[in-house]
Amino acid sequence: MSEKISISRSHFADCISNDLVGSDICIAGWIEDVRDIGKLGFVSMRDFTGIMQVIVAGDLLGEIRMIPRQSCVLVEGKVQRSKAKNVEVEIKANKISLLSKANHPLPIDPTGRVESSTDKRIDSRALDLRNPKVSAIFRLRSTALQSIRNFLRSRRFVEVTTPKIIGTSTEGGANLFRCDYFGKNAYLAQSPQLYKEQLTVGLERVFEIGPYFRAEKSHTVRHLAEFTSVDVEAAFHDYTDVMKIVADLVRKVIYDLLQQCPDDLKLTREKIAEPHTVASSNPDEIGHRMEEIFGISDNIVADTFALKIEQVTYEKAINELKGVGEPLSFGDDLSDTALRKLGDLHKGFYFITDWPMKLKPFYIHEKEKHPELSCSFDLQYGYLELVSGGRRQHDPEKLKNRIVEQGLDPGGFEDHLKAFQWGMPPHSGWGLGFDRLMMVLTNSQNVREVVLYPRDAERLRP
Ligand code: AMO
Repeated sequence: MSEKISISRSHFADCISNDLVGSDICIAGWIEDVRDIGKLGFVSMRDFTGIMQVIVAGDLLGEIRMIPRQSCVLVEGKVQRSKAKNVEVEIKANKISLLSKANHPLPIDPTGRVESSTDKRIDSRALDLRNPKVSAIFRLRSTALQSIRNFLRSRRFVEVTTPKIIGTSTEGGANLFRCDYFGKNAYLAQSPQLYKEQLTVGLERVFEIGPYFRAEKSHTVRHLAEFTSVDVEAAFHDYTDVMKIVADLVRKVIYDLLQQCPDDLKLTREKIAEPHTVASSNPDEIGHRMEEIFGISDNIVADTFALKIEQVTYEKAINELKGVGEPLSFGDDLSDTALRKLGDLHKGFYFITDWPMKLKPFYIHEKEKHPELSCSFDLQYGYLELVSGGRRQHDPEKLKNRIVEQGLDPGGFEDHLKAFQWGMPPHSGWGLGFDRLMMVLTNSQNVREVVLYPRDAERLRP
């Protein structure tokens, strides 16, 4: 009968320190590198917390030579002080168990020594995540989600879950995915817009973090067919109130990432296709890093600083763009080129407010004194639109008229309009493109870098 191989470890890489010198431990992970100097082998072994140096000698050296790199192994051994300059302690192996062999040639090199295109890396995403610079992005993503949830709950928002298979378009437009729903037409939700507004009737402040679907034909670095959005809706709030909420939320997320994952943030500033270097952390540098990384020059006092975000009205933006040669007039939407020019004029985060009503969806409220303008805003980071939001029309008659004006069928909005007869409070909200926020936070130029398995017009797998 063959010997039963243990699959559980005693220590993670980031728990192995001087205190353990002389102890017998068991580690698990993947072989990244083997430096063979004849009588000794220096093995770099990685787990999800970091890298370990394993020393192999005698018969084990023959065994390790037979194991292909990136194979999954379990090593038992004794912790000892290391003579190497950049390694404090190492593990002198006395048993190596091969748990799962990596078949070569591998489709990509997860160490980053050999560069691969984003597309190729996504084709082998599970393996790509062994590159610490890639996995850092997804650890940061997880922390950012947690931070957003904590922040919104601290402001008494209730997390909700609304349907993703729906009967009517929420945002209008042609970019709806249609599907067959037991013989009827159904659509994949473009946003939770109608539900989140209805829910203010009973819950007042709601938020949802979920996947939304848009049949985006344009192939850009910021559009996906499936994206994650953070949606907020709050009763008795004007659009300026929810702008403040989003500014506070972005500030909180940046602060939490700098405090909780400074090393991962630092890794995202390095090129993915470069051998991994160990990042150093010093939490006292948080203020300095805010400035360095995000171009934010606020003075940070513990966790209480306010992130002041510049506000530019749509009208001012149009005038600025005319000044730099963009042939625009009032009422025109801002093209990609225009947004890139505007991003050159306003670095970092800024709001564009008070858009013309004609550019906004039916549910947006007009400004009382200037009904051609809307109570609306976008939050930008340079050229990139991160958030769009506004005050909503809560008068059922006016809302119905807007639906008709925009060429939509009010019959399709019956359920929605019904809720407006039950004491609908004035309310405002926004939708934040979470993937785009992650692009900014991780210094990624393509949204596909921050989404594990992106979906676009060309990609439906893996
Ligand atoms: P909007 O359509 O502007 O507004 O979407 C909100 C935010 O979602 C992100 N986003 C996308 N991200 C990646 N790929 C896409 N195809 C994509 N489409 C949108 C953007 C955008 O700013 N219901 C309103 C929000 C509201 O008013 O509450 C809405 O959906 O970052």
